[in-house]
Amino acid sequence: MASSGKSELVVLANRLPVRKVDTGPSGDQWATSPGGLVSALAPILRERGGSWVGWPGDTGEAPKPFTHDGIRNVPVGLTSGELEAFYYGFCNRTIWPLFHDAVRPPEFHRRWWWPYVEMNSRFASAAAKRLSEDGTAWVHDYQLMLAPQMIRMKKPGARIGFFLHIPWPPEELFAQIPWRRQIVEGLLAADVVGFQTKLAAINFARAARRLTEATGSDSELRYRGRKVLVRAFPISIDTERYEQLAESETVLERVLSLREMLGPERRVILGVDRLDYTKGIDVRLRSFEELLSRGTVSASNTVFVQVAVPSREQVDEYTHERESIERVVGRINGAFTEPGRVPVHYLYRSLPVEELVAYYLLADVLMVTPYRDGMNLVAKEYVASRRDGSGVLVLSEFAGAANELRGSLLVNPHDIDGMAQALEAALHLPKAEVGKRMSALRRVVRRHSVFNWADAFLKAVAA
Ligand code: ADQ
Repeated sequence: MASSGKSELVVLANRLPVRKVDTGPSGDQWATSPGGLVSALAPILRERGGSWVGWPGDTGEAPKPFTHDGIRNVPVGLTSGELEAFYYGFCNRTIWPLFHDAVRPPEFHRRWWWPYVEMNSRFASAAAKRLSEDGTAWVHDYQLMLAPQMIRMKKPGARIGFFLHIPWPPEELFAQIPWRRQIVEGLLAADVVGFQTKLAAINFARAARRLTEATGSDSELRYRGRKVLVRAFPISIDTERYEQLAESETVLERVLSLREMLGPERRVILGVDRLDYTKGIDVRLRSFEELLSRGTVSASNTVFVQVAVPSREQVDEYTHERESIERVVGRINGAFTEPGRVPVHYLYRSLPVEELVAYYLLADVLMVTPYRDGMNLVAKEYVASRRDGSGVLVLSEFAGAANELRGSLLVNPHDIDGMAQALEAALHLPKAEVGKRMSALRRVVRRHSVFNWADAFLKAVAA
């Protein structure tokens, strides 16, 4: 922490890196949230005396800033009306579908835009208060696309980086949003605008040149006398942590007991996702159904485990998606269950990471089949967990991860026949081929962890 009490590094993200676990007589009790982003940034923030600005997760008045585990947390409050309009409205019914190739129609409402502006300004003010004059602000994701400009106005000498965790859509799709110029201008105030893929970076640079006076190339723009670096920084995971979990006794014991329960003789196909309509959960189940109908597999020799974490249940499209997935699961199990052998195990809940890794170790095949995904960390977690070099990854070509994970079987989630074919191939791939592909995948994930990612991004911002 600088002597002024200001931070040299301030992270802004929709959520704080902690969640409230209890409110007792001694005040609120917080626990660090699990996840790669938090574990990558926590050591950097601790070392640099940094602050993290975010929403604590409850509506109403925000708690006062507090330090937890060596990190200064700066909570930003939201009323329930703001949560509705800003988060469930503009973020998750306008931006989220639009930026995921409009797999559901995005909704454009002026009554959601103003809360988005207001929330960005609240986050930016909280950050600017903390930031030293020449400090660094790292703004995360689609909830805060106006914040770079708002911080720049208050701290002209700051270094500002923005990273988008989701895709940036093609020019003609992005052009639909009535506030397209404001959003692009919001981002152009950053020194570095980072994306998961090169394609997203190019899409952004094109939108910037078309909608504003920005000039320059796809990787470096000039805007109002400043240079803006536009680049892909593919995010990754804490690879070592997954490798360690995969050989821990708790996990290995759990693998044995799960295998016993599922049926030791059965092949296991796995899906793990936040329940989201972008993830293509329905389509992968239908490709499995296709193989069951053709008699290529049966409930006695194969089981599909789908783990789905409840997500954004307040948004209608998510409840519809859940219902549609549950209908497919019911239909498959109704038609293909054999005595004592259910073909699809569907778990609608969040699992502790040890349990998740146990499933990764059990799975002969992992299916990651989004219609569009910024990166997809589940694919990388699976690869990191497969220390023995076995396991096949079936991966959508529309996931950011497909650019790096070339050892996977790439599929088009819009093509059910192609998906069924790929799943069948995955189940029958010769052992040598499985090993070759998995070791190629493991090389990528071991070479590139979330720590390298954070480091590369911050170096680019400092340059
Ligand atoms: P998400 O859309 O949430 O992230 P993803 O990258 O797959 O998608 O991350 C999901 C995380 O949740 C993984 O770490 C996974 O282990 C965990 N998870 C999933 N199901 C779980 C379950 N049932 N129980 C417990 N944990 C579960 C957004 C973008 C992605 C991008 C990330 C990071 O949409 O494209 O990769 O941010 O930038």
